[in-house]
Amino acid sequence: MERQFSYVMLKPGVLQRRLVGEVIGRIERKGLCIQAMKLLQLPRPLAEEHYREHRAKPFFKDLVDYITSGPVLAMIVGGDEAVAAMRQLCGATAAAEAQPGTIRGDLALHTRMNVVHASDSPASAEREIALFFKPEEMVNWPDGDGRWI
Ligand code: 3AN
Repeated sequence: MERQFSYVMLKPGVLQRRLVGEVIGRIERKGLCIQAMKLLQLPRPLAEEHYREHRAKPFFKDLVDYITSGPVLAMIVGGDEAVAAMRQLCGATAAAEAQPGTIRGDLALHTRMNVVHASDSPASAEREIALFFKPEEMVNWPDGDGRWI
């Protein structure tokens, strides 16, 4: 098992629908560890940089419009194999394919507004974390032997 970090972002609809506690509750109950968190309204250039791999896609403008339409909650989530664990919790990208029991399966009807972003690989996580957080904004806990989950 490798201790990893994932960049996780709750999208504007989560704040608007007052679902922050619901989504964070699922992340916590899984045993993952919130190591940084901030509420922010994304400036458009930062949103475009975050989603740069989708620049050429037909849904890019709508995606950036949506993610900049209200506050997001940005987090660093850590834990054993945290990248895969977060992706599993989130469920499939397409809302219609996300299984019940997953965050998207239970809470999202539309793919563009699919509730949560979670890094798709450790390399993406590293890039995304650096985009949104300074190193000193991350808290390292629990330390090696202090695990209880
Ligand atoms: P994921 O967020 O599951 O890694 P990506 O990276 O393929 O999925 O897509 C990034 C975001 O773009 C998704 N979270 C979703 O909001 C949006 N998106 C992806 N595919 C579509 C699509 N076909 N139509 C509209 N929005 C999409």
